[in-house]
Amino acid sequence: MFTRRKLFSGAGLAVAAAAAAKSALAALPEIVSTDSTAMQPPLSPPNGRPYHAVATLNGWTLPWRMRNGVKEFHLVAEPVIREIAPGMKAHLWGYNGQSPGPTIEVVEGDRVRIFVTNRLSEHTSVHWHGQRLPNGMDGVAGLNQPSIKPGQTYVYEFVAQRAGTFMYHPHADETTQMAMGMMGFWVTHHKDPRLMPVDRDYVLLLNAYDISPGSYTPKVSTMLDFNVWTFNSRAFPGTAPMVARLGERVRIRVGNLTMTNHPIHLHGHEFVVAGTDGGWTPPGSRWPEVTTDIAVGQMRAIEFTAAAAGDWAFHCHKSHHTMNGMSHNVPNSLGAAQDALARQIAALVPGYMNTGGAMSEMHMDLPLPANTLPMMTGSGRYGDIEMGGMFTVMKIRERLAHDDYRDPGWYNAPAGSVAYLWEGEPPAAEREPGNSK
Ligand SMILES: [Cu+2]
Repeated sequence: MFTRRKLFSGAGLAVAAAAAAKSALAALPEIVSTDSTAMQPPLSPPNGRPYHAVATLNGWTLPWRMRNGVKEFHLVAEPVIREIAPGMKAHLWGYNGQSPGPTIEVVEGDRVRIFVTNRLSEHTSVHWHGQRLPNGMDGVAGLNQPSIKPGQTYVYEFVAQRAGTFMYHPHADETTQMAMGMMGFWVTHHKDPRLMPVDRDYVLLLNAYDISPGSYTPKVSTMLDFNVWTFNSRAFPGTAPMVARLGERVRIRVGNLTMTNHPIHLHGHEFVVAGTDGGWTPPGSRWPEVTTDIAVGQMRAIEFTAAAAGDWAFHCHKSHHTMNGMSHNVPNSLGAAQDALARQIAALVPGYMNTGGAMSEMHMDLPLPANTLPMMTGSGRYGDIEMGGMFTVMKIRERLAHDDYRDPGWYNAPAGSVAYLWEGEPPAAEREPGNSK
């Protein structure tokens, strides 16, 4: 649901255009805002040069108004409430109603003007990460401009010179403001839409929070020990699936604004890193991968052909990043009868959660603190998925309209193509002579 001077909804652009027209006499572009965590369909450009729009995972693209050939956007830095996944909401700072803020999409060569209004309780600024721009537009408070004080609106204006994948985030009290969720995606499309075409173009930010079980607001002085690992401030099973039709060319652009690296892994397919922070990679420089590490502050655009129908996991390969809020420093208790022990400890330590084995049994019957996600959760066609955090599913289907981004449900695997239970006698193990074990 889009809130405040609300725009969008099902009818989307028509409403947005009408509201923008109404405000055309005002100095500032209309503020478009949402409190939705649903993935909005790609926003086809209503004016300017054509391009194939991106889909922001659990997010949306910011509409603009065209004024004398300049694309004008209005970002509002403000406190927001983000549902991390059903059962947990976080009190964050973001832009235009959500964290991350809306994706900004422009075309190479566009002149862009961005109004930034500060509704926070402290100063801020916006840095346009990776862009070629005049030094005074780079957004480092104190270095390139005065900080934007609460209540003030600043204007940034530059030409989007290079096609590629970018991010935006504050460069003022940065540790606090990024720990609170202030960040967004930026895509500059090629002037020639025939260059590097894809059928689906997904974007997501890697972000992380330190939110104690039972609380709502992130700690802002945490350096490394975060416990909520997210794609666009959503943790599995709150993450939207990415969908594609069999044979489509798919691009996934990932930016990392956490404080550690993330080896991002796709199942069942090889991809190439077609874009980095600095732009598109020359085709001759690409090699096939199934995992690519994305360092702090980096952006990567991976591309592949959706070659096999199915529900393919897409996740960070650090296994503690596919978990939700967790306890640490717990000894290995595999093989121990944990239920009774865990109950006794939980009676003494409110919020105690065991990270040992048998998680699916543990999380079923231990009460969780309020506003806390189970550590390993989600269920699929065949049972518990036991994942959280930076995890979602790439859903590839034989029949799907090219503009359909809705969740198609779980994959119906053809009969005889699923791992199955062996019900006969287990085959005898063959041993080397003399090896009795
Ligand atoms: Cu990770």
